[in-house]
Amino acid sequence: MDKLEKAWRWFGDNDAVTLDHLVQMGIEGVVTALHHLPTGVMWPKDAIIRRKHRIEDKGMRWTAVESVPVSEDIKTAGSRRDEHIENYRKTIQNLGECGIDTVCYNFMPVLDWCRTILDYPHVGGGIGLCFDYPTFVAFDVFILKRPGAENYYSAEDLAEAEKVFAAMTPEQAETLCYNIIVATQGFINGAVDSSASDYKEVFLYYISRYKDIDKEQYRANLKYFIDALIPVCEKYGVNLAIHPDDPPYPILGMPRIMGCYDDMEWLEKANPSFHNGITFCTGSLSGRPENDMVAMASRFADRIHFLHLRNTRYIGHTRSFYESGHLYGDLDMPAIVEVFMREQRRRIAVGRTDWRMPVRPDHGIRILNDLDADKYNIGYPLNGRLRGIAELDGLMVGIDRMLSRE
Ligand code: DNO
Repeated sequence: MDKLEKAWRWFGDNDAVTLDHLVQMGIEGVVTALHHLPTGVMWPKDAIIRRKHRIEDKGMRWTAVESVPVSEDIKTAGSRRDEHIENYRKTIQNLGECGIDTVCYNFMPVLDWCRTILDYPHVGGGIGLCFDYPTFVAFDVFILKRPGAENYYSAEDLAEAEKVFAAMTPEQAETLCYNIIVATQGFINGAVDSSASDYKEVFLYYISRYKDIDKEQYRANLKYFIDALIPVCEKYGVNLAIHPDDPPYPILGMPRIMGCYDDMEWLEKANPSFHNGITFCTGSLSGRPENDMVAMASRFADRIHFLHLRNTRYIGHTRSFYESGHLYGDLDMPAIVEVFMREQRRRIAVGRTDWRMPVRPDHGIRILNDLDADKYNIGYPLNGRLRGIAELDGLMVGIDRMLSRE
């Protein structure tokens, strides 16, 4: 039976979900990173090998690195850019020599993913993540008070945001700020971690470094990075997989680079090597309802090396949504999975070696005893993701049966 490889994001020894749990859940591929290493350094081979052996000792494989983080100096063409790129190149070489062939990264300025509500209620008592646009505007304009932020939004959005802000207590405003800047970022090597006590100032400083970088310049910075990496990727057999922006449009007055069809087309033209690939994250891309996910998946399938699947439901404002689990929601998940299962068959038929196409259930709704403790990283509960991978697995079995009858 041909199925996409069932993968799971594992945060290493600090993760309350263990490798043994993964085995029980039928996970085949582990997605992990050397999270203890700071951004910008080279990953030594011995540390990579140790991590790899631990995974293989349990009968699984290290199927993708998520992520080798990209430093702010690389993104902004700062003074240490070339030094950090050199370390990145060596890291790719080391990973390739250890047989790890897929590296996910993102090129989002300062913030990685962004959510405004971490306890959005679901039917029956589960809770999940939500991005509410007016709340985000309130954060930017009235709480963070980013210089010039008020000129960035329409009068309607500002009026909505003012209402949201007026209804917040000072504690709620502070929590919102902390969640956006620190709580959802620290565990994935974001720019601002919990050791920064003046985290708002640090955050504003990082944002200010983008004041002269427009989208064109930002694309040039990404191309500079990719062009330096691709020769190493080709030599050592490593596929790069850029993660889309989440949400997939500019925020906080900074450029965003990977949010729609045109951005992916630009990426392909910027460096046509198929090692210059994509992580197809349905949840991120769905933040723009106009994105035609099936069309994007079909058009770029050839260079999609890694899949993050999760569903979304739109609410109120055209930029607001909540994470609705994996199968059910406003995205046509069966159609999207079918595209990738056909692509997998195509790869096998043409003799490509990278036909596994690891898929991980991205985020999850907190259900059952996920709710009892805060031991899981935000967005990464055990039961909610287990439900997700089980649903996706069932979907894959069904699609495989359907395709094999054609
Ligand atoms: C959020 C994740 C992202 C993703 C990075 C990849 O939960 O999907 O943090 O790992 O953007 O570099």
